[in-house]
Amino acid sequence: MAAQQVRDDFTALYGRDPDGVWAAPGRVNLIGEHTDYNDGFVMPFALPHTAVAAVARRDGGILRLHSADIDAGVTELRLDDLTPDSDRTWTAYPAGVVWALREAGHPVTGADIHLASTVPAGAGLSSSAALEIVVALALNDLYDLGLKGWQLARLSQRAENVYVGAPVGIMDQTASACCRAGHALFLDTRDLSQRQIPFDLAAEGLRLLVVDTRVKHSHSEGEYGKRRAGCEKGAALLGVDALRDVPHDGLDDALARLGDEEEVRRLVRHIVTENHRVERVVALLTSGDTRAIGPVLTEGHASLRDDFRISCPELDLVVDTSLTAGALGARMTGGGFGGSAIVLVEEPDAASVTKAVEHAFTDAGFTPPRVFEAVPAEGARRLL
Ligand code: GAF
Repeated sequence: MAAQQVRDDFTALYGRDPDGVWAAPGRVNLIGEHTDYNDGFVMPFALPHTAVAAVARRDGGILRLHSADIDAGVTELRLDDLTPDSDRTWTAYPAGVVWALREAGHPVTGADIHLASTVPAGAGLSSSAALEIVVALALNDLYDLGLKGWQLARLSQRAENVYVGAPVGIMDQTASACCRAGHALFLDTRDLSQRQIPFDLAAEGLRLLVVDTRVKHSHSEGEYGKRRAGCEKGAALLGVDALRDVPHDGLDDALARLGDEEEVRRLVRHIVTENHRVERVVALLTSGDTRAIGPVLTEGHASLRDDFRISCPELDLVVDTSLTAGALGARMTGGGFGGSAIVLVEEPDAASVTKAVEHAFTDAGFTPPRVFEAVPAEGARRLL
C-alpha cells in the first residue's frame, strides 16, 4: 500500500493531515515454532507485506480508528473506557496497544488512526502483530516515548495477551519490530537477545515460496492455549522454569521421567528438538551451507504434525507434494491449524513446484492456494 495513498485517505477521512505514516511487516518463521512461549529460540524474517498507518496525535482522551480493509466506518473510543477482553473485532488490536501503553504509564492522550494492510489476514503471517507494531511505533514517535523495538514488541504482546485475549508468545511482534532486510532474526525469547543472520537466498540460486493454504486459523481459539498449557505442565513435571531448560542431549532422560504422560511427552519432544533445529539452522547458515537447512525444515514439519499435532491436510499436502516435486525442504509456518507453509527450492524448480502444489490442491478438491516468493524485508519504520 503506497504511503501517500494512506496519507491522502487519512486527510479525506478526518479532514486534517496526519502527523506521519508508518509501516510494520508481517513475517514468515523460518524455524522455531511454538518455542517462543517456552523461553526458546525462533528465527523469523519480515515479509514485504506491511500494515501501514497514517496517524495524528490528539488530546482529550479520544481514539479514532479506521481501516481501509474492513467495511465499517470510523470507530471512536474513549481511552478511559478501554477494557481488556471487551472487543471481539479488529479494533481490539490497535486499541489494545493504546491500552498497554497507558497501562505502562506512557502519557498517550489520543490519536486518529487510518490503517491499510497488505498482510494476508488469517494466513499465519502475523497480520495482527503488524497492526499492533505499526500503531505502537507511530505512538512511540508522536509521543516521544523513546521505546526500543523489543519494548514495543513486549507492549504489543501484552495488548494481545490481555486486551485481545490471545495467549501468544513474543515472536511475531519482535519480528515485525526488529527484522532487517536480507536477514533472518535469530531471537532468544528468554532475554530477547538478537542476532541478524544474513539470509540472501537469491544470491545462492535459491527461492523460498510461501504457500497460503487459505485455511483460516485463529489464536484465540482453544488449541493454541491447550498446547501452551501442556508445555507448562511438562516444565512443571520436569522441575524446570521452561522447556528451554531441557537440553537436547538430556531429552531421552526427560521423556523417561515423564512416564505415561503421553501427550506431554510429545509436546516436550517437539519443543526440545525444535530448539535444537533452530541452532542447527543458524550454524548451517553461518557456515554458508544454506541448502542443508532444507531437511531440517522438513524434520520440523514432521515434529509439528506428529508430536505437536497442529498441522492439517492442506499443510501436509503442500509439504509432501513439494518434496516429491524436488523441493529441498518444506514445513508449515506460524501457529498452525491452517495458514501457510514455506518451501525451499532451487530457483529453476520454483515454477514446477508451484504448479505441482496447485494441481495437488485441485485434485484434492481444496480451495486454490496463494503462492508467492518471500524475500526478507525491512522491519517496522517511518515512511513519511
Ligand atoms: C503464533 C504466535 F503468535 C507466536 O507467538 C508463536 O507462538 C507462533 O504462533 C508459533 O511459533 O504466530
